[in-house]
Amino acid sequence: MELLLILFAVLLVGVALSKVLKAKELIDGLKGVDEEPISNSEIKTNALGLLIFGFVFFALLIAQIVGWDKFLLPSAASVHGAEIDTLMEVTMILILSVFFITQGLLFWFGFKYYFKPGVKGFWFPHDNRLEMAWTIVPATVLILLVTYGMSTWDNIMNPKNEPDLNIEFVSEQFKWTARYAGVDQTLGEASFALYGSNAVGVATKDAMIKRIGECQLSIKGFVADSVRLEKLIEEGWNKDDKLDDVESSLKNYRANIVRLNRMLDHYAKFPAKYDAGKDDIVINNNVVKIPKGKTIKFQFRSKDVIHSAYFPHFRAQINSVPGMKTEFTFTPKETNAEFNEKAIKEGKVYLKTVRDEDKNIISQVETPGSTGFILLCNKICGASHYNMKVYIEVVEEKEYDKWIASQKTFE
Ligand SMILES: [Cu+2]
Repeated sequence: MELLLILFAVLLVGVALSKVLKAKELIDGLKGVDEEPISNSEIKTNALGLLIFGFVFFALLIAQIVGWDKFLLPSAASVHGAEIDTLMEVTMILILSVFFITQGLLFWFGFKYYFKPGVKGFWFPHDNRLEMAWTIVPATVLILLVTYGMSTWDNIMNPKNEPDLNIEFVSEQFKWTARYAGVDQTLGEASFALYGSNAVGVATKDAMIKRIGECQLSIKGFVADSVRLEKLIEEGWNKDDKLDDVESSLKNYRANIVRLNRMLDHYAKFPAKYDAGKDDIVINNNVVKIPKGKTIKFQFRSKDVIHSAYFPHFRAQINSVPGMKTEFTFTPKETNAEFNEKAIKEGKVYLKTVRDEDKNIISQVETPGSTGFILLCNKICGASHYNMKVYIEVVEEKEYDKWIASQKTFE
């Protein structure tokens, strides 16, 4: 609020100044005073000012790049992440060199070629060789860069080896629910028709039968509601909208039962696909563990809108889209403790929030190391989007085995 007021005040001062200058111009006009032509020394001062501005601008930019590097992410914590880091470095070196050369020349030429009396500008309308050069060189560089980027993407998205582990994350406003594939390492079928008490809609036979029961119970309730509402409407109450809602819910629940029965028919033909879900482990918690050094295939589904699964430390990101499955495979190569140590070695810091007893933020302290691994939503998906986080603990295989064995399977 304070900042807004200050900005507003600055704006008003600017408007006032421009009005004063305008008034002076008008008065000069009335007095018959001619506007003074710009003198040579003014032109020189302006040119020098531009050069100084250029220097200060570059100095600040370099100071920011060097000074704030400590806030950037530490080097990747996944095997493929190193490739992304290299791609990023190559791209940044290329674009920054072009930026410094072209912008440096822009400021320098502005100074070197300022107007001097008696010196004529060189008329240089067109040169085919020059046109060719500045078309072909950037095009070639871009083609090489894009090809390099696409081949890196291809390597990452098409891993040659089968994954050791299959994990699913289901997104919804505003949380992630994880499902581990269990002993068989196969994620069982899942469907939105089973959402309810079944958080990610795992479609085992029992779950389908249970869901049909739940739907029938809901339908009973809605039928009773609609009878009651119709009676009220007959008595002259304005309940038409309510009745429409109830009828549309009835339609949905009936359609869901048809859907579930169709799935049961399908189950009779391909039971294995559905039975695979029996040993799946659903983890409704914002902390999950994964083992170090294992290749993990992550699958994503969404219950409502488009979310984006972003694992910044592992250099992985993919959208989580309603009605389809997306996936990303990576291999974590460091435990949380190892990653933190590496971050300290690389001179990275993070801002640690200090709060008082009432949880008010007092300050943020620069602390060496890293916050640790997270999965977060990287698509603005609604009011509590910022809350969609899962803390990921990368642990040694033994610890992971112990942890996963202590979790309940779906059945
Ligand atoms: Cu979001």
